[in-house]
Amino acid sequence: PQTIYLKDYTPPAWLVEDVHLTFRLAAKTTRVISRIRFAPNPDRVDQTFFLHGEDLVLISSHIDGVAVTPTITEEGLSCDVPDGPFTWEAEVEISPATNTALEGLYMSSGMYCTQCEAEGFRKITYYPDRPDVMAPFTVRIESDLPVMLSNGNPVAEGEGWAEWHDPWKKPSYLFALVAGDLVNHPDRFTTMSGRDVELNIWVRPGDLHKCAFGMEALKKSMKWDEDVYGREYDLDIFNIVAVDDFNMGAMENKGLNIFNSSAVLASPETSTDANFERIEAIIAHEYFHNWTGNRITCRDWFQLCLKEGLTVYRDSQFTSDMRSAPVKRISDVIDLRARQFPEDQGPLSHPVRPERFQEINNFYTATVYEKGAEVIGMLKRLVGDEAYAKALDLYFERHDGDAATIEDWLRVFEDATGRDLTQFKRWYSQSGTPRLKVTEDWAAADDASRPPSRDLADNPEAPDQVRGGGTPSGTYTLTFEQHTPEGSGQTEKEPQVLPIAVGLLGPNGDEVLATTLLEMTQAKQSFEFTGLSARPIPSILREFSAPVVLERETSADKRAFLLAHDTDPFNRWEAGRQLARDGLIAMIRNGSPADDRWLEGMSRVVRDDTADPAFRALMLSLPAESELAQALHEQGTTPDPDAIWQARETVAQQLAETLQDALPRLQAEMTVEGAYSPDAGPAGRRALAGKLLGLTTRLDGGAQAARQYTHADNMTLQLTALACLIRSGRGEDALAAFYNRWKDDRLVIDKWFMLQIAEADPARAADVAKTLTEHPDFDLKNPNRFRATMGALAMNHAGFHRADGDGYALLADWLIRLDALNPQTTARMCSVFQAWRRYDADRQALMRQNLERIAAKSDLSRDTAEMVGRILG
Ligand code: HT7
Ligand code: ZN
Repeated sequence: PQTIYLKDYTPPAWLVEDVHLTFRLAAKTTRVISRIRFAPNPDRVDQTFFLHGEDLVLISSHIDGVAVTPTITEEGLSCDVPDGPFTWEAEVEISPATNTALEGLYMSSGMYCTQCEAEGFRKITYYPDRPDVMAPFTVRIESDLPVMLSNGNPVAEGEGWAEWHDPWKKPSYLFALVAGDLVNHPDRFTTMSGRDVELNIWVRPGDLHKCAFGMEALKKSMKWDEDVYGREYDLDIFNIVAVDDFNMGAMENKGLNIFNSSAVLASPETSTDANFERIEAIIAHEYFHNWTGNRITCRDWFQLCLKEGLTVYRDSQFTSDMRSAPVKRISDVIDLRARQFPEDQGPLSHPVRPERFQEINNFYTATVYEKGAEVIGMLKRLVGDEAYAKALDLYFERHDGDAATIEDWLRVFEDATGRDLTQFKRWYSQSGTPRLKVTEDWAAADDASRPPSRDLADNPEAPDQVRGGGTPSGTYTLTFEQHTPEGSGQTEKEPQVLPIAVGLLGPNGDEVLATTLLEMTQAKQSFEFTGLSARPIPSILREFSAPVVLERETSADKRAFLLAHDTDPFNRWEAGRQLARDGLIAMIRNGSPADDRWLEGMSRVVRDDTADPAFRALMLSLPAESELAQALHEQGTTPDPDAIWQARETVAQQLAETLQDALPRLQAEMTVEGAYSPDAGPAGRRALAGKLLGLTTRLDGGAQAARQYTHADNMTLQLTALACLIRSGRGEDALAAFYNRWKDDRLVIDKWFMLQIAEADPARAADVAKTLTEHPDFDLKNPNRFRATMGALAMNHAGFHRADGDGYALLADWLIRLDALNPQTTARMCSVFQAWRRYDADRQALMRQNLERIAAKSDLSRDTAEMVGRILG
């Protein structure tokens, strides 16, 4: 397969003035008639006329009304064309009903729908399918279906047809069409300039009762983008459609967002608090793309982080504003460490702006999205809130209607702030997670051993002074060293700009220095804090101000101190997390007992009724098994999945016993009375109650969980109870009852598949998964069901890594089958093997064998071939 390089970018030879498409829909024989006006690009470097096209049957083609016979390959067509502007017309035939890849035009539950990002439009018709070719589209749909939608505004309709016009020029990846027997949940929104916008969520008839929450989330997002970024919606109508078969969460097509039904449909009876929060965030994300992605798009796919990093950053700001900012930050960091760090530290590592790819679908990664958002968070921290707002205004003003680059983005910040961002740009070009080592030094006022004060002006090695103080005073110095391990073909990594937020606490727990931003630019750099009367305890990397691994030799006592006193909620949580992690690692390595300081700390935190219950719930969560495996590997110990599982079980049991007396009272306090609300307050109480129920189940064998399961009147309570019952070995009856109750609801049955595998005893997880693949409701063609089954197996760390290799083999068998149908989902799922080199020789050999088995499959897709190739290295 061909590798495409960022350095080879050339502008398109031909630009599109406008596009007219007619769709004559038929399941296996849809006709697409295109009329496209082309004009030469004044910036072109060659004159080649090439249109992408895949799996198309060309019926006819004309240039300026004269029939032509183009040269056709597997990738597209080329043709002799006039020197100046001309009109291209073509008719092609495609088969939506047999399109199981879910890219291009396909069918889902009897509905026609499209997915064009990144390169799906070329499966619909011949076109320059690249994001720097932007044009207004007019679309006519002909079918006997009652609802026919496309981008932009509706312009006309009649019996069996509808016409849409999108006045905003857009790249083909934002094209969308939907047709089906759908019903809508309607609403309206008045924009800040007083324009009236029609809003709709379109669903299958049985799902209408699940739309209200999504609609409220949409209106909140529209308002928030006006209030915070000054961005107004720009069409007369905004449509969202829920689709059952979808490769990802949702897609931001202009004026016609298409959603995986799991990312938009919600009701208290069928959705958990976590589902509601995710839906709110995804709706916001897709809506925010209207400006960051659609009005300003990417010049090429290497610039994907330009829209995705920024939009993730914006949606996390939105969630922080709607809910709890510290809880959101902690959850985001948990997610970053679980998904992005392993990617950046393994064979799939790549820069936030990759420099090469074979299949762009493989680069919709945690690095592009989540690390891309972290980079924007750092930029904002460095320039300050006001300058960030100024830079964003300039970005929208300067680049509206453009297909832009990371260079454009950074130039806007340079122009708005006068800062030189040359070094900062390394965050986009260097792969890998920087490791930040910190050491401390304390010199009391009368400390004669202290070297004489260094002259800051003359000595570049001299420490930066953070705070001058009165005399006599002690001086505290933090010395940081940064190093990014080699990876993804990059050997020499240069120092990056690191914003390090630091606070200092006095020995009595009072804060003696409020959060202060240190700006590290060198490989090694010291910062001096003066005017201190006693040696402080530092709180470093507050709010997780840079996506690095902080390496700090410190005592469990100091961690316990920060857990008790830190004023920064993130670092308070971090101190507890590190204590738990260190304790678990000591237990795994040398059988040490659980750390009393952690148990005491948890005892205090859980009873602290001044703290947000959602925060307390996060505090009580133990590090994931995969996080522990990674930590052990970093410390030179080969992780044993069974020992990790056992240690977590032991510690959780001890925590339950420690909190035993307090559990009933705390649980009673967390009970939420009255009608269900998915808001952060009640959801946080249920989250803490859920953790407490998990602990109680360890003591009562599931008696309370069984009662909760019977009386639950919402899915959060029901599912928490069911998980506890499965874990305690008493889940069988409840699982059967759950299936009978929910068998007609696909999204709930996904939970049923997922839970019994994810919560299974590791010795049985692969067998449970195998049995479920034989269940009549297992559907290989539905990505949600496939992920619920195989994704859950991978989530069950010790189960997936069972020593006999059955977990690996089962997953590989199904990936081989799925690849023929849906390469995109197959390739994404291959990443569960990415950390294979971490484990012992036997497990490594088994994983390698299975990866090689996938690689050897005949006609393996380009997507999967690239992923397996990169993982094997
Ligand atoms: N921009 C979208 C990314 C995407 C996608 C979505 C659904 C199916 C396939 C897809 N390929 C790429 C989603 C987003 O980031 O908002
Ligand atoms: Zn996005």
